[in-house]
Amino acid sequence: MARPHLHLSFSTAFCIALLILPSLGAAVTPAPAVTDESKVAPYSLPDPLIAGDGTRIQTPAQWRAKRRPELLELFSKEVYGRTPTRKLKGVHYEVTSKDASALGGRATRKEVTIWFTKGNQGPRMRLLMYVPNHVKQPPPVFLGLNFGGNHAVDSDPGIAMSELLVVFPPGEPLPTSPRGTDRPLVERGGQADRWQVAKVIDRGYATATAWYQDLCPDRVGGLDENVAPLFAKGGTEGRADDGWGAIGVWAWGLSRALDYLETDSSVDARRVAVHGHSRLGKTALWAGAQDERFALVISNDSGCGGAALSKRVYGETVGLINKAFPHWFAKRFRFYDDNEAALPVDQHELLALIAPRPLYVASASEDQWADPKGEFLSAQAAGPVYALFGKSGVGVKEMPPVDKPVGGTVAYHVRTGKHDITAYDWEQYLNFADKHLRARPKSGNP
Ligand code: GTR
Repeated sequence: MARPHLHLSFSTAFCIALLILPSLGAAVTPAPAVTDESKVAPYSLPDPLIAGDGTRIQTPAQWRAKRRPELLELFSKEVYGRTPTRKLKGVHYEVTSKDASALGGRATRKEVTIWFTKGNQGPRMRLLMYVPNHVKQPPPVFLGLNFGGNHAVDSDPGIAMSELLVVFPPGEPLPTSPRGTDRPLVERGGQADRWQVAKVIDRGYATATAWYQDLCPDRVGGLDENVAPLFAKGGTEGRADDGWGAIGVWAWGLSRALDYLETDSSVDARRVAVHGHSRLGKTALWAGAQDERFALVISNDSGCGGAALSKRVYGETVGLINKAFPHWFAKRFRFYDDNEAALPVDQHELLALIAPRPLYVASASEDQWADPKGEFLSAQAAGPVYALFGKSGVGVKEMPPVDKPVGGTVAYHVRTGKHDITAYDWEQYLNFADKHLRARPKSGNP
């Protein structure tokens, strides 16, 4: 039988290509960011309490059994990619330093390497911890990944410098691409303002952190390196459409850090607040959504793909973020470039996955790229799920003025200033943790 002769006009072929290309993640130019509130197009949000089959979720049990797994599946498949569930066999911990007289005697500093494979050649993450000396019971912990290397979070000269170690799958040739795109390492103590280690310690909390690039270097080739190839090869472009992106790998790393904390009797692993700023705020939310062992979740200026609504299309968009960072999300997320209305979920449902655990969402007034209003509306729209558990949401109808924190189990503030995490932000997080995790402050220290 003769093959049917397919004849397409150029314009038909062009239209078909336009339909197909976005789903393949082809490089189209995304629409520029809207940063004028009057230009925000109308949009509608999915109701987190209506299941895929149309039934209304009315009890916490229904949420847990039906809707929560459904939403986790949608975020895994469509947004971040699937987190592998296979347990790595060779995981082991090596305490590389311990000093009980750190920070002028206020804290015990500990450095622990979490090796993900047998021996000490494979991928690893180096955890830096400070545990307050004045607290008798194992304290709650703030756990977050850092941007600049462990040595950047405090000027303490005892912290080992983080250098970039790239581990490729055994037997594979080294890539020929230039290695010049790594975020430059920050000097010792260069991001101390963002960590406020002494303040956290004095308030009776431990702090734990690791450099995010230990897990997955933050560049297109990063998915070929360190942790991701332990599970699947393919890298950024060759992975499955729902294969995890770098945010997924980083979030996985936070759970592995928590695995370690569970073995460390100097802290209380049942009271771990997972936190992060910006891309690491997106990461903290995804980690907190998936892993219910995290007792409290904090998103600082996480923006697009974090706390901000995608369908509002303000500031950074799905198209813009996928273009700039093709390795962060699942390839499948590119289908929604300039096409946010088609998303079956929105980010308020990511926040809802944290319910009923305490959640703090924070924005900065000059950080329009991250869409402070979209972050507020998202936190507000997670409220009905918290209400299902008898917990309070942001508790206000309108976005609060700058520097006026609001909320109950879901808290929110917009701080004056730029995209950053500051002493003001930390003050709010510590107050929030005091309320929900009940730390024991050092006497004389409020
Ligand atoms: C920006 C990106 C944001 C945010 C930020 C950061 O370039 O567009 O989504 O994640 O980086 O992580 O610093």
